[in-house]
Amino acid sequence: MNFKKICVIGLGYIGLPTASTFAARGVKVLGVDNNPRIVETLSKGEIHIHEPGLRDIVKAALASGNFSVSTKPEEADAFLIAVPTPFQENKFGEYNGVTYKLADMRAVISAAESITPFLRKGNLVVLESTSPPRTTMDLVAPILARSGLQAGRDFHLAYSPERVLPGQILRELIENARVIGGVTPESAQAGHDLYKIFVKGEIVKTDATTAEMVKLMENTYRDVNIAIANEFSRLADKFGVDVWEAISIANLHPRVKILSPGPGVGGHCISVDPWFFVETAPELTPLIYHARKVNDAQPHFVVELVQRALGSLKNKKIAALGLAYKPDVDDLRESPANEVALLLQEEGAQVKAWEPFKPDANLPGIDMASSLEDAIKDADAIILLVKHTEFINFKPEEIVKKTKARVAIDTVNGWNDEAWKNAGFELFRLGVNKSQIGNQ
Ligand code: SAJ
Repeated sequence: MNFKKICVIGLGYIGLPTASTFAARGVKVLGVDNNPRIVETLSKGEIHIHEPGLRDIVKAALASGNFSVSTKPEEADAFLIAVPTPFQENKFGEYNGVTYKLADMRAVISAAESITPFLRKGNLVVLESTSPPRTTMDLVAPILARSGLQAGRDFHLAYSPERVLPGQILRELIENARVIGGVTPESAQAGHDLYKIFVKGEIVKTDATTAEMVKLMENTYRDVNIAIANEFSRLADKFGVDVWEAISIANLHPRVKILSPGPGVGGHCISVDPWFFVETAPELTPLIYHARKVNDAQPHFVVELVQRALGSLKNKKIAALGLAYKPDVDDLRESPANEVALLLQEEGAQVKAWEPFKPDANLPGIDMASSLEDAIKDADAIILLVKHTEFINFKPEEIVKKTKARVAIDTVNGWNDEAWKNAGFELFRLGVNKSQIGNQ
């Protein structure tokens, strides 16, 4: 198939990089977002999200005339849907006493509805949003059928998940392998032809439901593996073992690769996607469900560690370093660090948070510091919640001059015991219970 013009619905973390990458390859791209503020920001050449290199490629795409933005779709050769699929806020599912979260598919529904009037014979529609299994067949195809055209017969329909890592989106978009699941083999081939325009990684063709399941399997696999690492951190704490040492030794085994424990699992993917399996098959997913529960409970384990370090938290001043959901990104969605800060406050602590990637973040109930110095100056303890490179590079002998705190708490294995001890701090580390160590 030949693609002269494509329409990308949803200009967020995935839609915007995808749209501008296509435009950079000479395809005419109309980027569509139903939020007029986003469209206005982009038309001024500004961008509303932080991702290395994105500003430049968007600017170049707009300047080339290949990329334009609007709140409404137009006729095109292909339509890509890259809209969010978060949880429903107030509705939960229940199975055998187990409560689970439900996907909010409203954005996918309205994106498909917005395309329907512009759909023509021979077009290709691709859903990229992470979705519960069978969404392409059972939700999207029937909506598009309201055009009078049938998926697989009159137009091509496929599911192709994004698999890029925030912070490296532009590179991974091009280099990663891509899966295209068509509602027919011809639809998969049409999707292949489209992404071939910029994808250098392998493009694998399959059916739509397999592609949906592959996406959820990848993130669920990671979630379950992080859950076992987090559970190991609790066991190590109980048995007086340094979990980080134990993991590094276990990982010398050629078939073992234990991930890192931490304050929990955040972001809009790994902490969300496993629920799409639970929602659609609660009777088949006890492991996936419990892994989610383990990871969601990890912030409570961090609070216990802080209590061990400080005793009662009432009126204790705590400097929380990092609020992002993972290192070196500005994304605060579903962040376990945020959860830890709120839980510490529930215990009576006064938390001041410093997030260098988003210093002016406005999070309910969180007191943001204006600088590192402001956060740590009067603190009783400093807690490291995100492994940002600049935090890891701290020189404790410099930090000690800027703070009253003599207690440091490391939830991500970012700081060196000796260095912090030599500078005059007592260092507490997640997964290491000093009172138990040597007590074996
Ligand atoms: N985390 C740990 N321990 C680890 C690794 C991660 O606690 O050993 C935590 C992180 O701190 C973070 C969370 O898990 O809070 C998720 O971080 P991540 O780097 O594992 O993943 P994401 O959410 O940024 O991106 C994932 C990726 N999926 C996989 O690696 C299977 C990415 O390739 C997907 O494109 C993305 O989800 C997505 O959009 O679905």
